[in-house]
Amino acid sequence: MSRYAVLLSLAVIWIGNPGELVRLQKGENIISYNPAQLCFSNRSFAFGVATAAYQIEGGWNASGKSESIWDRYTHTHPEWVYDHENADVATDSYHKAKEDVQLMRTLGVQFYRFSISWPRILPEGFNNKINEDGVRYYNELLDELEGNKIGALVTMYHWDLPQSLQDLGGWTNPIMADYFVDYARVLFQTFGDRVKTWLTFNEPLTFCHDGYGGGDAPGGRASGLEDYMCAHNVLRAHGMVYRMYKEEFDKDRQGYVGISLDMPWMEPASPSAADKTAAETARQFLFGWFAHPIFSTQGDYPPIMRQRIDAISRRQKFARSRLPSFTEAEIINIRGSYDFLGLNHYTTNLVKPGTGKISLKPSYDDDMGVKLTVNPKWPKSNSTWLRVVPWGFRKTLNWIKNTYNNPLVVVTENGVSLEKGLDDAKRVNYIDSYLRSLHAAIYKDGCDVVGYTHWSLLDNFEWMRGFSERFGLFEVDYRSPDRTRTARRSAHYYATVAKTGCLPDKHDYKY
Ligand code: GBE
Repeated sequence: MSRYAVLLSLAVIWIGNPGELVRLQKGENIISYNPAQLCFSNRSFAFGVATAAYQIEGGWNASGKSESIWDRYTHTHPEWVYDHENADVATDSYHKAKEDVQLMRTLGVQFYRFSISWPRILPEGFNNKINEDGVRYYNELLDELEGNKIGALVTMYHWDLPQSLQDLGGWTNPIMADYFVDYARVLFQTFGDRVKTWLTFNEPLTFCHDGYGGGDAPGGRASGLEDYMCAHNVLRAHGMVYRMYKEEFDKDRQGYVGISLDMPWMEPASPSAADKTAAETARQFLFGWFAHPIFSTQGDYPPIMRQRIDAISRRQKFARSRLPSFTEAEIINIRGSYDFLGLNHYTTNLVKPGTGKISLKPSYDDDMGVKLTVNPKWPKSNSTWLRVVPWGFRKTLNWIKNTYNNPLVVVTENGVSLEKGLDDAKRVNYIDSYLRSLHAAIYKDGCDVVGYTHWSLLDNFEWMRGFSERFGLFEVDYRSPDRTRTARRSAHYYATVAKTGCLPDKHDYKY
């Protein structure tokens, strides 16, 4: 048995109600590492499961809820979704919150990451009208969680913008930051007594790049322009909400605000200098775009983005850079606006330089200038973008540690899509191998990770892929009016991990 002593600074983070639920502490004074039995130390590490409002709730127009951009999108263009489905009912969690909490009880998880639907709480988008039924729904969910001693990690925005705000330009309109602050204040006022751990946004890379720069809702399809505007306003909004929370709600420093950013590991396609540089450029464009303004000591966009986008904009004869500029005050406001980093990690890509060809039509891909591939030997999932590459998880966490001075990290998503079926040995192996990689990152490398959230509790509406991709520990029968949930093999495996804090002997779970 070998032992590693890791010294880290002290700060405390809670998921759930202080005093009752799991207490997460930044750093352990001494961490012992025993390769024979991989445990996540002393129960100060928490295991959870995640979902998002649009993907599970249904009740799309129930009791005062208004239309979101995903309602509009799936209703007007069903053909743009792979199986022409929508989430009008989804897993019907609007009616089945209690049942969902019971599933979590059987898993023995310490917290639930869910998101709040903005148009369910504020049907006009603005805070001049609060929908009481929306408040009731989340109050009941929170009560149910509390009664079962499950903490809440709440995402304010998991992509379902009120359509009324999209009609004003959505995230490309700078005023949206102010309206988001109004919305966040309502959430803090209404739920802040019970929710102490918040995420402002889920994956701005995805909803800005794919939603405003591409064909996901709202379908901006203006890459290299709208995606940069969206990101700019989202970063401003995040900084403003963080400061507002600290000033107005968190006098006793009991609450924590972070953001969930997604990062596939970017591995150089070869050891060549060119490939290494391309991989780092990709990391900065994909992750640094949002992380550098918030988590770096300098703040602002990553220098490589500024240089490349300014230069390419000039070549395309734009009067100004397509990458907007922050004011000095905004840079300061956004820099350091976090208590922890939420990391969504699933997979890895290989990176080499792109062709260098720049078309006249702006695009984020040209601006980044790299080519992403995969190793065909990496095991496939049921999603084209997701290959199983557990070592990429450890590399991602180490890169974050080294680039941003070892921030406190909660893994807010990790998981895999597979075919329908209860005997999901591949998912068991995915979770087990990724958790081993995570364990090494924490206990061998000293990465400051205090929680792991599996995506997802149950099968749900997988955005552009409809119901065709299944990420759940529980299988959902979409043909039954009850949307019956059934535990998969992976649910039993994950329950063992969540209840003991240790990875069971691998042989128990090899099929
Ligand atoms: C997360 O994103 C989301 O937060 C969550 O809502 C979702 O359910 C979960 O992933 C599972 O997908 O043409 O197929 O290559 C790929 C993970 C689009 C990061 C998929 C967008 C992965 C970013 C398009 N990607 N996503 S394509």
